[in-house]
Amino acid sequence: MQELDRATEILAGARRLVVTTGAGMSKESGIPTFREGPNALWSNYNQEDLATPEGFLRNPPLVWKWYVERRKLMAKVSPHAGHIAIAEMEPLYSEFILLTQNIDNLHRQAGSRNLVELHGNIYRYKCFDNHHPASSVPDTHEVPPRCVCGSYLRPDVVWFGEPLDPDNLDRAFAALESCDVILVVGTSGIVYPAAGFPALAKRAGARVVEVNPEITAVTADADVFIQARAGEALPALVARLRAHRAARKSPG
Ligand code: BV8
Repeated sequence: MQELDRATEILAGARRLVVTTGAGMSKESGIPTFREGPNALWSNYNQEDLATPEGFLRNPPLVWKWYVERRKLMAKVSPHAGHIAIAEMEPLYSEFILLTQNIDNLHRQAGSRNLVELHGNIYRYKCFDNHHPASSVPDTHEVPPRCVCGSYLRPDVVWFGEPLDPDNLDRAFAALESCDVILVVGTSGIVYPAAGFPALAKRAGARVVEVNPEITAVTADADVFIQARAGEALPALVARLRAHRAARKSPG
């Protein structure tokens, strides 16, 4: 595929790489995305009811149970070859950061280290009123359970209308301003501020490589669009990059 070759050339010539991923990155691990097909996560409810503070306050048990179900599903699945390929890319670059919108912990499980979980992590909890962190869920019949301060516990994720962690955003924007390439995988490019990252990096002079089976809101900004699944394209890319590095080390 010539796009793979062009992407390899761009990625092999880079020193500073940003990778950003969305829900499509985890689809081949068995986690449904938000907007696709009958079992998409939002299909039975809309995101306003489930992933907003107002939705939680309207029906705390519903939202708490939705996350319990998602956590159960996520706990059963593993990272796929695409997650592992991104972890294998990390040591090939003098500057590498992974900015994920996903809350499923699969990149960390795959070995990614320099990782920013923009929208939090479903395995962490905090209380609604004071954001007190809770390392585990108290053994109680009350749903949702409560923090020691009395406030309801909630997943430590960023809901719509909530700000992202400012330190995470600072790290992301610093990387986007200085990277040579941004590799965008498995996101529809709808949810901000993450949706704005490729255009921001491009404006700062970076090349944009996108991996997605579908055309998205990002594709217009892509220098190379690899129309493929993450689990297919990423292992092929990292194999080419390693071959490229090896050839450079011991030129013929
Ligand atoms: C904020 C955690 C400010 C919870 C999530 C109007 C215009 C612009 C912005 C806004 C607006 N109105 C409101 C906003 C802001 C809003 C927003 O962007 N809304 C959208 C809907 C327009 N953003 C926010 O509210 C953010 N906060 O702006 O705060 C602020 C500042 C100060 C004070 C107060 C507030 C917070 C956003 C975070 C929301 N939380 N998740 C949870 O998960 O339960 S969002 C959640 O949905 C995900 O984290 C992710 O970000 C998003 C889903 O998007 P994708 O990951 O792209 O997934 P999607 O299903 O859409 O697409 C999947 C893709 O995968 C597809 O392209 C598909 O083709 C592809 N795919 C499929 N299979 C594969 C594949 N790709 C590769 N391989 C495959 N095999």
